[in-house]
Amino acid sequence: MKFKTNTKNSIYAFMMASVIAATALFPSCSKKEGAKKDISVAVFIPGIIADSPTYAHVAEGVTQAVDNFNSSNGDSKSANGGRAKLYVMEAGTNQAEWSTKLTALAAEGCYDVIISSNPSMPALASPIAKQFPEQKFIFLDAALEEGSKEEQIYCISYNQRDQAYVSGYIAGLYSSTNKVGLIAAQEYPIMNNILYPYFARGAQDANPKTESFFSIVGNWYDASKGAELCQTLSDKGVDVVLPICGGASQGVISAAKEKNMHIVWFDENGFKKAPGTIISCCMTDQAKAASEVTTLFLTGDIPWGTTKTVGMADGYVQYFHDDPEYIKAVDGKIRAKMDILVELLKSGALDLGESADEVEMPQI
Ligand code: RBF
Repeated sequence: MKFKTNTKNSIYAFMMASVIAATALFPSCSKKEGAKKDISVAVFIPGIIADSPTYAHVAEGVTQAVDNFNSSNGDSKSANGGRAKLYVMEAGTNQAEWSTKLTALAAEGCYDVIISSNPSMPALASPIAKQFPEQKFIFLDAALEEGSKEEQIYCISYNQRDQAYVSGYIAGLYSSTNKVGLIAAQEYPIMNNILYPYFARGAQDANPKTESFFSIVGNWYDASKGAELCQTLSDKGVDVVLPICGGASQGVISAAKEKNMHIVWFDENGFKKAPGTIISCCMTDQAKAASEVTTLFLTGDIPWGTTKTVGMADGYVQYFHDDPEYIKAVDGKIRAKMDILVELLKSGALDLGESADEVEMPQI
């Protein structure tokens, strides 16, 4: 089976149009002596934007903040009276090249900040920051290690426990075979220590008979492999899957439709990708976080060297409880239970703690 990744999603089109507009306005980042100082922002996508909602939303949020800054604030808000320039680059799916590409970007010396997203970025950037002490970095969906002294880096970290547990819970409630699965692009600490354990725990808390399976694609783009893994899970009796595998999720969707399985979707409202097959959607509001942090950089003070953690309680992790496709796909009894769970998380009454083994979910 061969699949093509879909590069024509609307966020991508909107974002690229804005990026082209912004970069066309500011074709070079050279700074003229005596001119008003422009602020240059680079977005470094560690991968590709297509089929990676988390990346599309970062680029979208930063683009929006830069556009807003330039159009509504104009010269007045910037301390130096300059404007903001934006450059977005996709580093591609070969992770071995990311460090060289990030180094090259920092070495240009013309970006006041480099914004990126994924949990591997702080470690990747740490030696580069030392090499270029003037270079600042903002990483979303990432955290600095406790006690680290990375004064050039600021991170925003999502409470991924919320997103993973809620997705597992609905999967557990919905499964009629009592078997659910997570198809991951690759193993990484957040995947192994948070996303899968909390998904599995959520599924088990929803229905103690639920068994969870874990499969690995090996990259973030191979849709044929995604389909193959989904079919194998179906053969084992799994009827609800969570794909966290970028472009490979296109294959998961195709196979799930073919095998009459269902999908719980992550990182965005994706119901339209497969109405009836995708039964729930959770997301981290990267666009909002990226826009806010860019505006803060452009107009205020970033608390460098720190990590801000956000989650369901502050609206940065959302569960789409009122989407018509959700209401169509999931019966009222299950939706009522999900409403209670989401309320418990939002209010802070349910704290998912540090380890999936320690969650104390009340009977609902
Ligand atoms: N998420 C994507 O959607 N697309 C990617 O290409 C992608 N690449 C990643 C590469 C690495 C090394 C790591 C650690 C994470 C990557 N993520 C990617 C995962 C993303 O940061 C996040 O964990 C998931 O999207 C779940 O919210």
